[in-house]
Formats: sequence, C-alpha cells, structure tokens
Amino acid sequence: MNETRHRVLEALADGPVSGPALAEALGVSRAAVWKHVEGLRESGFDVESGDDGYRLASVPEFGGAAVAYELGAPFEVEYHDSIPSTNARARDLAAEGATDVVVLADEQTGGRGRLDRAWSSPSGGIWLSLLFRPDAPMAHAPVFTLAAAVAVTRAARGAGVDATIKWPNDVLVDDRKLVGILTEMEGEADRVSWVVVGIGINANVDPAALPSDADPTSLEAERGSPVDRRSFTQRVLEEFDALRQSPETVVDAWREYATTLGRRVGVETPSGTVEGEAVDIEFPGALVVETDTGRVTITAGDCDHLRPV
Ligand code: BT5
Repeated sequence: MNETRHRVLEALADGPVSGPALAEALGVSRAAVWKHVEGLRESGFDVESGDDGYRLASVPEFGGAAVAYELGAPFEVEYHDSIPSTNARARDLAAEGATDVVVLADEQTGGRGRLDRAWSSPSGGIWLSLLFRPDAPMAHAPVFTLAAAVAVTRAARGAGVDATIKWPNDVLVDDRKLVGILTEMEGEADRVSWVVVGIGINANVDPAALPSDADPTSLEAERGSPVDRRSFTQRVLEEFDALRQSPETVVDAWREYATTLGRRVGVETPSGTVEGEAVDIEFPGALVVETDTGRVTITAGDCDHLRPV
C-alpha cells in the first residue's frame, strides 16, 4: 500500500474525519483523498461517510491491504486471489532482486510440497511465501524452516489450536497435518543470496477436501469456527520476523513445541532409513537419533513417527 493511502487509512480508523481536514493534514488535494477512499473501498475496506466525515467501519477479512494494515513486520504484501504457486512467484521476485516480500494467496492451483509432491490449496487457506535475504552461510539456512514452524505454531496456539511440530517442517494437531513448509534458496557456500519459505496453512478449509493420505486437519475444523485469516497471517509474519533476527534462539523455541523428541522415528534419508529414538535437535536443524548402533545426526529426510516397541 502506498504511504499516503496508508496514512488515509490510519486517519479513517481514528475518524470520523472530513475530506477537507484530511486533505490538509496530509498535504494532498481533496480529489486525492477521495481517490484513496475509493481505492480502499475497492480493496474491501468499509469506509462510511456521514455528516461529520469519513470513518473506517470494518477491515476486509483477508487480502493484501488487509494484511498490510497494522502489520508489525517490515514485509511488503503481494496478494493473489488465485495463483499457481506462491513459492514460484516468490522465486521470480527473487530473480528480480526483491527482498522482504510476502506473496499471499487465497487459492493455489499448482501448490508444491517437497520432492515435487503436490500441495492441495483450496480457497479459504493461507498460502504464503516469504522472500528475504539473511546475512548467513548456506549451511545455516535450515534454521529458517524451523523458525517458520515455530511462528505458525505460536499463531495456532494463540488461536486456540494445540499445534505441535514434527521434524523438520510439519505442524500437526494430534498427528494430523495442519501446515506444511517448503524452503527454497540460492547462494554460495559462505553466503545465502535469498531464501523463500513457503508456508501452507489449512485455515478455513474442509479437511475432507484435502488428500486423505496425509490425515489432514484445519484451523477451522479444530476450533469449530473459522479463524480470522488477517490477524492469523499477521501473527505468523510478526513471529517469523522476530525469530529470523535472532536465529540462535530458534532451536530452543522449536524444542518447546516438538512432538518428535522422545519418540521412535524412522527417517528416510538419501543414504537409507535411520530408525531409533529422536533425542535432540542441533543448530541449525539437524535431528539426533539414538539407534541400536549409536547416535546418528540427520540433516534432511522424511520423518515417520513410529509406535513404541
Ligand atoms: C510440505 O510438503 O509439507 C510442504 C508444503 C508447502 C506448501 C506451501 S503453500 C505456499 C507455498 N507455495 C507452494 O507451492 N508451496 C508452499 P511435503 O512434506 O512433501 O508434504 C506433501 C504431502 O502432504 C502430499 O504428498 C500430501 O500427502 C499431503 N498434502 C497435500 N496437501 C495437503 C494439505 N493441504 N494439508 C495436509 N496435507 C497435504
């Protein structure tokens, strides 16, 4: 949202305020004020006009302007009603040199998971990708995936949903999948150029409309009522922004919400399956598994929680 529109919006929120008074306060013409008010209405903001001037009556449930309004994190928001994949769009923006942008969509038609798996993204979800350029070596990049999981888990708990994290990137409720995270990046060994953290949140969607093999759930299904997607998204972005600035705190925060630690796991890695008890996580995100033949540290893989033997 441009700076003047943002200031108009803030003034309306404190309103009522008359058009001429607003024009004078912002140093713009009355016609410009009117144009911004119309623009806000087109974005779904309900601006009432009465005898004493304009007043903001309600904020849209979702959308770019809604999420940007009163967002406490320095991300620009690019919103799409429908897009193939927010990660693909964020990668294009990365190639153009952009940073600190969040691409947000109500629906994805070609959502992607890891290893080219499909990610089902019907309307009503929160499908977003964060593009940023951390000052970190490539080897530290996994910490941002953990940070995203912590951020969403906190937002979910704030919305009354008892979310936990399965290593490395699933947010679950009682072993049902609520959120998936896909991190992509580019850079050289000693320096990350950009990171795109894609977060797929089953917000107000019916789990029956999602692939059943993953045993999916949604915020709406867990709460029994829809979640406010605007404030939920803002909370995720604000939590993530704070965590990315102190990566050294992320692993401790992650441990607090982890459901994997202390469980028997089977982790499929490129060099075979590792089975044992998950005992710890190490910076920047490796899982430590106690196997029959000793401790193994795994940096990447697909993790299954197994029944205790
Ligand atoms: C993930 O992959 O969990 C990462 C998903 C990342 C999606 C976000 S949405 C915004 C951004 N834009 C994108 O295009 N992607 C990111 P993975 O661990 O590979 O899990 C994929 C598996 O989860 C699939 O094979 C299905 O079994 C299952 N699945 C698909 N859609 C699901 C959904 N909406 N909820 C729960 N499970 C789902």
